[in-house]
Amino acid sequence: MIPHFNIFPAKDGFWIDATDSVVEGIWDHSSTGSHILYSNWSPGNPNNDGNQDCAATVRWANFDWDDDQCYANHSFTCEKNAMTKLKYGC
Ligand SMILES: [Ca+2]
Ligand SMILES: [Ca+2]
Repeated sequence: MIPHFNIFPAKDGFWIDATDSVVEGIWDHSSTGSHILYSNWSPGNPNNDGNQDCAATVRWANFDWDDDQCYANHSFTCEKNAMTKLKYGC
């Protein structure tokens, strides 16, 4: 599978498939519940400021990661099989 960024304008970032909503500070994939094996947190993050349990790659940190409130407004990413023709949307 090859992740790719969608082409829709990102307000300030893209949600990624990571959450620590089950155990604070333990980051898992939202889709599978498995632990994340890679991270690219921006300096000072994750900081759980105001109960931030979802992760986004954010423009202000040169697209390094920031934890944010799960209801924040970010664009999304799609993951597709490498052999699947890419289309707009997921
Ligand atoms: Ca958190
Ligand atoms: Ca944060």
